[in-house]
Amino acid sequence: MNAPFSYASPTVSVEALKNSIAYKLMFTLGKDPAIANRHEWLNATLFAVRDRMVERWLRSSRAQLSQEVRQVYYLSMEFLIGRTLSNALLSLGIYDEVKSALDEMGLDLEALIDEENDPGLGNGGLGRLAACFLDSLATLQLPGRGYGIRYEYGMFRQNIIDGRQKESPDYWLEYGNPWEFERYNTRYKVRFGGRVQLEGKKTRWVETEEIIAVAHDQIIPGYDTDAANTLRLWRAQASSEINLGKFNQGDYFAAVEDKNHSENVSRVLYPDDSTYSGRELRLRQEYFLVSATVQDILHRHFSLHKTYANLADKIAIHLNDTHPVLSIPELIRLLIDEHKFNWNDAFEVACQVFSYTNHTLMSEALETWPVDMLGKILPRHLQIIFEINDYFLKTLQEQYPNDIGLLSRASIIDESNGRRVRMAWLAVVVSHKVNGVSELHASLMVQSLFADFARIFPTRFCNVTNGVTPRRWLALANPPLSDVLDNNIGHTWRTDLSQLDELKPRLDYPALNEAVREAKLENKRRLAGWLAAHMNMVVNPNALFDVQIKRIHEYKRQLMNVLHVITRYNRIKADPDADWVPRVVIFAGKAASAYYMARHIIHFINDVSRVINNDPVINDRLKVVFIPDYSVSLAQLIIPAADLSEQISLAGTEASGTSNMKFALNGALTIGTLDGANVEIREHVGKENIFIFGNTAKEVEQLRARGYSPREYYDSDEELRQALTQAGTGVFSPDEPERYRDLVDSLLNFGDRYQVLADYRSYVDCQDKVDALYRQPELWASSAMHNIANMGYFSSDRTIQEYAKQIWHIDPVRL
Ligand code: 26W
Repeated sequence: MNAPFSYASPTVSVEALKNSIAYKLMFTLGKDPAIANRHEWLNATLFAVRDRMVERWLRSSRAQLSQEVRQVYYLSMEFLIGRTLSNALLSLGIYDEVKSALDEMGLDLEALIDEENDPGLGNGGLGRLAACFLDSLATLQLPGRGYGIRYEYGMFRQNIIDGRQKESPDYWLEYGNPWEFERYNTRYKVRFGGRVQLEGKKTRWVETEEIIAVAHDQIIPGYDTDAANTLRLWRAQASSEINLGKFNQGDYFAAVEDKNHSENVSRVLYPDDSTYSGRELRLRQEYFLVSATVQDILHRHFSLHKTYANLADKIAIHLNDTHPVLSIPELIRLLIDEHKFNWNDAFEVACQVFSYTNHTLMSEALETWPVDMLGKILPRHLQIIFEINDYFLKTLQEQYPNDIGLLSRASIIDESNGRRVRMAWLAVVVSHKVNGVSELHASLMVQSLFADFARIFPTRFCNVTNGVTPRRWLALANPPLSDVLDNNIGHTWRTDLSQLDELKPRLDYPALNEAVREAKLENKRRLAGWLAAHMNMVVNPNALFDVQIKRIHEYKRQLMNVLHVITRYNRIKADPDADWVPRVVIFAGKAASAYYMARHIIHFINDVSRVINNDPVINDRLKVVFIPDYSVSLAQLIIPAADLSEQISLAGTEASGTSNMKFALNGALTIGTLDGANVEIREHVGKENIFIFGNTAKEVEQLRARGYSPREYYDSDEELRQALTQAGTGVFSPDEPERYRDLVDSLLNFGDRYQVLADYRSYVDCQDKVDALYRQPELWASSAMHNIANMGYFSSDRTIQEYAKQIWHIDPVRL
């Protein structure tokens, strides 16, 4: 593979690198080079590379502090940062040098890069977005920090056994984590439980249980700049006092159990996205993150400014969805109970400091905590939430005296539902800005979920369309295409993706067309090689690679994709000798462990795949692959090899999507609904360069209002009927013919909540258009090039600049 382009003339020699890698191996890892294994060499290399970033990191921090600039703190329960080594080499511009150094020591850089663990500290889109944002903040020299939890176990590993998903724990720290700096001195007490006691005018929270949060810092290097930021992750440690009593009584086991109980708080990531579970441990995790973080922010602020009076001028705190919303009552609590603020001032500061991004409109994903549970674990915070609510409802009543119903709809406490705290409501009431993540999502947000609030706070709501970092998702993931771009428009697109525009005058150059096709083929060969080596699966690199990789969820409609696959299978069986466009249909994604339907869909995909791949009539014309254990690093391998990007969620359900952007940027054509950011992708690439099908969000609503009846589609569409009948009668599960009866039932007899049957026909017809274009490779490539050339807008650099200007009001640091 080609090395990613280096922007800087390297300041390090190969000789010096060899020395420091060998030095790290011996003196940091204590290992003899003669017997070191690959992991140890990897870690030695990571340490040597990290050393070269530390200096700029410290200089950057010093500049931020000395310029007393306003800072943004990005709070997120998830960061999916991906592997670090290759990204660090790219941002330092020393890829080739490290490669040669390792070469001369008899080691292969690519192999070491592949050896690195991919930390899965996130579920999906929301966590990966946070990581792209950190990359852009650093690259744009913006003063910002990420705060999260250092889970000991990340997202579970997915194995496919007999077609079914099996989970196993992901102990990502198995070989240590050379990237982190543990800050033994940066530790805060985080308290739970107890009760609230009034002492005169002062409120005290007493008799609490205590855990220590210990900071672990990672360098986030900017690209082509000396700027570097910090991602600070908290680990829970039992406080030493906690166990003493039991220990003295001789109950050694109980003492250790307590310790485990405390440290469980940072043990494991909740592997659930899009459904809210309401478990107590999750609440404790959320509070653990925000309490340590807000204390740290205040501590940092005070040591710099020696006052809290200018807090609202100097800090912005951003809430990545509602998961860190408890930082609102936490900040108010600390200002009032510890720093002598009165209620109004504390509330006012909070209103100026916080902003919140909503990432989903789906009701089952909205966090609400039972008042009882919150009161038990965080009694003082519950009190503050009630005070916020009282104050808010009072002003509301004055403003809208005649609107009955408004008060109970807008109340932060949902009284209708066993008394629960609506975390999104709390976020909206206190934040000065609330944004959606695509135009469509932001407009649906103010029409549906937050309709009342949009009337109450008309200037509060806005949109900031998501983006992705071109460093990881083009420069690192796709060296062949990066080369083509470098040869045509120079190499500065890495920090200014709008320069892809400059491809436009060249879109009909046959040589460029050919080069883009070559690059795609090279990526497809690489993936085919991987599939052969890791899954014993042989695929033809000239086939159309049709890819849907994302969390498995009914709303994302992997099932509709499979129904198309079955239909295609039936057509080929009926006429094997026709001129078929060969296809490889690729799936990957994890199902939340408690989500029965999602797991069942994985099983179904694998069953369908087994039947089709083993049918001698089919051969190369159709292959179905489910790649297990989807991750950021697999995405970097798969996306550049895709011809067709499946973005087929029911319109109105996917807030934005971000892989849709990565695929288009890497020259795949999209087949998709008018959902999330697909709408804006269509506007940018032009409607002749994207395959749009299915009902619009409006039509979906109308159909629902009219009374959607999936049966009608079943009755009137023979191919659909055939596919569903096959699924329901065991054609793909001969060992258990009834296996998918319930799946079919969910569509036919239980309402088909995501209107799969309503969009099936236009989807299948649209797939025929895909085939037709693929038969004309030059035209296909030309369309792919129109996609690439128009993707500049979807850089997370643009996204972050919008946040910086409109929401956070921060400026770049001078270095
Ligand atoms: C409380 C459980 C839970 C956990 C995570 C509920 C909801 C979530 C997230 C909101 C799920 C998520 O990742 N949302 C995705 O965010 C991306 C970044 O904005 C969007 O591109 C995706 O469309 C959206 O599904």
